[in-house]
Amino acid sequence: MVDVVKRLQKHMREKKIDYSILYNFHAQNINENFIYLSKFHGVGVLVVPKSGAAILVVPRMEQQSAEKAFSKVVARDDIFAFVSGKLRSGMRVALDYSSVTLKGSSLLKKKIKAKLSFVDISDYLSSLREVKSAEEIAIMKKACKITEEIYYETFSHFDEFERESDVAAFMTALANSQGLQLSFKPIVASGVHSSEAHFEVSDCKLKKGFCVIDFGIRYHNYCSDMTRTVFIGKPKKADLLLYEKVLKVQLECLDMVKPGVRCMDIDLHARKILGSDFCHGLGHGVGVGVHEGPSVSPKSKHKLVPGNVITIEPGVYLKGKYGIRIEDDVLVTAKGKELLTKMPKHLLVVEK
Ligand SMILES: [Mn+2]
Repeated sequence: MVDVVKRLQKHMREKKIDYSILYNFHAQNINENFIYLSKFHGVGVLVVPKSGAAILVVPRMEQQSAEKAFSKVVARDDIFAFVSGKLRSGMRVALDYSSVTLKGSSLLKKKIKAKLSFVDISDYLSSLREVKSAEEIAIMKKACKITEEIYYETFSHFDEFERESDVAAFMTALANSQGLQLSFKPIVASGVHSSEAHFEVSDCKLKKGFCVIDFGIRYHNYCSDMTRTVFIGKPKKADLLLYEKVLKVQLECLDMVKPGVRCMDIDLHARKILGSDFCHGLGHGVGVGVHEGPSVSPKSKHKLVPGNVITIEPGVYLKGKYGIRIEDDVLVTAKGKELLTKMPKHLLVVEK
């Protein structure tokens, strides 16, 4: 599999771009495209010439961790002096417009003396990220496996939890104990809370009824994103039927996943059955970003290709009552698909 930096350089030569410059100035405020290319999530600037080795320039304190992530690292107190030294007036320089802030761009203009012309590389990088390499796929499989292990462990302790926040804290602790961060703030939405698709978590006692748990981790910079819905108490026949309906749709949508299929057609299949109680897109790409391309929504004309990793997450949300969502991560393969999250989806009922 060709290295992503090499793919970018080929594109740069086609577009007559001399340098691509990506940077991450705040360790907390991560720039996904920078991480994608450098595999480094600290502070630094990645300087990619149209040919030859790319250089990751970092402050001295970041040198060791940068060297573990990237092959060619230069440590400098004044990063910009180094970058500026590479650039000559008249060069075409690509920046990731999706992450350039006004502050960052004025800093660049101040520090770099050469008169440059800038082009945006963000759309191209998004499209690169949509197709995962074998190496990325291996990492994502592991991320999904760890996520499932956390779910199994959590479900086996579920009757011990008193509050929504207990569930979230337990899952977070399991990730953190393995040195892993979460890919987003977990959702533990019980009872009426589950009727809000983007409820996060509260310190309320777990309410009876459906409880939607949406959780993911970040492993070697790659995210997982998985949702299971459990039932607390004794479900009524109507509850079971509604759950079965969502599950059937989810399985049918997963069945549709293969190369050449338009994302919108999978989404529309779910929408046709679930109707207006289904209030969000069916899914999204996942990778270095927990939400990236391709989008799996009613407007997405993207045709799936091998290497896409998407979520399939139909749901129903009955205002003031409850909600149900089931989400798996799935890889598009040459022949069809491979589920990355494989945990069973029959309704788990927790007696309380
Ligand atoms: Mn998701």
